Amino acid sequence: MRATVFAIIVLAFGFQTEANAQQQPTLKEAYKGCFLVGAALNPSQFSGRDPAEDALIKAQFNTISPENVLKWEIVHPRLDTYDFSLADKYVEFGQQNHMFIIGHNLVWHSQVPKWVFEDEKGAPVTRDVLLARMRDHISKVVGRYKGRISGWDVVNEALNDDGTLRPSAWKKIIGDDYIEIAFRYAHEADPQAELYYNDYSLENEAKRKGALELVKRLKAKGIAIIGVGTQGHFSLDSPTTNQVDSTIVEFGKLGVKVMITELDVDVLPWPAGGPTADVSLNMASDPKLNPYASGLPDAVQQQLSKRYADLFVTFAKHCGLVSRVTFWGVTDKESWKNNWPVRGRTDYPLLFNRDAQPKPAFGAVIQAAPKSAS
Ligand code: 9MR
Repeated sequence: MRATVFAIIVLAFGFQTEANAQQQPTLKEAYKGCFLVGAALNPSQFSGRDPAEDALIKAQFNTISPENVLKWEIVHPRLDTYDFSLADKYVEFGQQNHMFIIGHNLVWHSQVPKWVFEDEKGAPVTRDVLLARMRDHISKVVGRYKGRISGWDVVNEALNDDGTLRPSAWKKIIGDDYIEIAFRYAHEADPQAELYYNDYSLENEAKRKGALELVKRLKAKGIAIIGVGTQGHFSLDSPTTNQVDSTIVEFGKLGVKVMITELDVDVLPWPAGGPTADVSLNMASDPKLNPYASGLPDAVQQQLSKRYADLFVTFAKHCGLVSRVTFWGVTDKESWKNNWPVRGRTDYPLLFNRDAQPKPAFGAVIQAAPKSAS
């Protein structure tokens, strides 16, 4: 008898929760009129292999980014070989679902094969050779998706933490003007596409100053940069929402759109230093650094919800100036954060859990939407 009553209560609450979930607006509905809401996708997601995730992506998001399939090493693995098989599927998925499709990325120091910078003897190529390779890559990749990919991260992560230019092979071989040249090539390949500069840690003063100066320089030269992507690889307490807010305001003053392009909130302890997204980091594993392997305690779940609510209130203060908020992944299961900066951890950085179900943070983000937005 007791068991039956318990089962009835569970069922009733179960239905209740499901009914509430169904009544709740989706992310894209909640922020309609304010900014687009998106996610970075992997091949399993845009191939529809997982029906639950497929339905979730189509329901929640109106813009998508490719987590890896448009990176140089994937689309252009060898000098004379382009492979668009995965990228084509990504773009088709976005078109079929009427989504704003992002291209990520054209010029970066990471995930670029070595051959790009070397001649057949392994010596560095000249500026002219590298410029020709860059132009060929950009015109083939951007040209292929002309009119279908609406916005491109043209240059990714060109700055050091102190705001100076990162000494990448691009800078060393071509010179500081490689950034403006990349934008010119992208504009030439698709004059209608929105072109962005994308980087992490722009909330930190020194790096932000460097990025603001870079954008000013590009605009002064008439370069068609229309937006800045602040990646948004955050932790529970860093950066502060004041820093996030002033970053949006400062870029807004330069007349560029601001996008949060790779949002996630790391709940795990940082081995050293504050949150960053420097892909070269790789730290030793240690059980102390993986405290929630068997589940996230309620208190941290609540902290995560509050953090997400505060962030979305901050983004929504700048509706329109912030034109897009994209999560770096869909569910906690496949987030890159499970393997970086320490391999094999269990992190909870996104709004959907490992079963593709909304977490409390999802409800908090919906609640944070301005009432006039939907
Ligand atoms: O999420 C991406 C991960 O799957 C790749 O292994 C990694 C390789 O460099 O790149 C990750 O995405 C990065 C993005 O392209 C640029 N900003 C930082 C992201 C996280 O490293």
